[in-house]
Amino acid sequence: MSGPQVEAIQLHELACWRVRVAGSELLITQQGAQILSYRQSQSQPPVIWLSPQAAYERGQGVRGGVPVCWPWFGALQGNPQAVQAMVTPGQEAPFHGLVRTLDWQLGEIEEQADSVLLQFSFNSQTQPLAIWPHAAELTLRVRLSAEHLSIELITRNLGTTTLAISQALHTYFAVSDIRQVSIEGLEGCEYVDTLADWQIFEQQGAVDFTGETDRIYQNTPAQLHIVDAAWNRKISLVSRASASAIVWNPWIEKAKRLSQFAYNDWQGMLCIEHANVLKDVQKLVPGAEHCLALEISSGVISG
Ligand code: TA6
Repeated sequence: MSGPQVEAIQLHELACWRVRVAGSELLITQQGAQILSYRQSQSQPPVIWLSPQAAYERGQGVRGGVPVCWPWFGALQGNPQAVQAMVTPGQEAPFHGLVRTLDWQLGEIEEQADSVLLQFSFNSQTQPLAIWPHAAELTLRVRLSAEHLSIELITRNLGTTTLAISQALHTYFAVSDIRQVSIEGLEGCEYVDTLADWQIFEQQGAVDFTGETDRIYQNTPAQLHIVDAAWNRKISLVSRASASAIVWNPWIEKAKRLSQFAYNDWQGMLCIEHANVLKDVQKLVPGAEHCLALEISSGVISG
């Protein structure tokens, strides 16, 4: 089998790279340093879901993949006051922060015998953000190997004051049928149900899906699994420096209101978004660095 391959391609308006290592394949775009799709083997369905109606246009996020939400997650007003205070008052604050529709800079492409590392960075000193006037460098390191996809989102405070950020790797996973999959590992975790007036509940047993789901889990463990019996697949998610995760499926009605999303796409996708939100917001003193890391791998359900 040939060694790793990296190919620069253009998808409509977006500069992208297609990376192959053994049987695995990754697609990533410079805009937002957004992973668009990931497949661990040509004989398996994709691990990371990309909308069949994806639009590759400048200034617009692509539906699917791993959008980077930074320097806040979700609606700004839904964040702790310390995060809100970083923003210039009176300006329009986009949902999920500022960087998913901006061009990041491709730093290095490091090819090794059994893996490829791509590094993208966004620097608010060279690309100023009027609404967020602080000095920080954001780096996304993506390593593809035959068995794993590793993602590191690193924030470095380049300024002279403390930064308060919330963030997420907003990962869309491909599943056979959301009604037949479950998430293991969140048992006993508290979660905020954003569809029930942000009331707090405790997760009983594995997470399964019977309707629209939009929950912010807190004090989450380092390892979660998506169990997909129909595809005889268990996706392992191992994270570092993240103690919160959002679990989202739009289900039938919200699916109708989503861009780049067919009416039945809700059946084949599941978002588990490893994050630093709410009580897990990160404060970085000048010069400090924080790395939110996630390793994704897929295997058969044993036994
Ligand atoms: O992370 C879950 C969520 O906040 C949902 O409520 C939904 O809005 C989703 O993000 C997608 O947001 P987007 O702006 O990418 O359409």
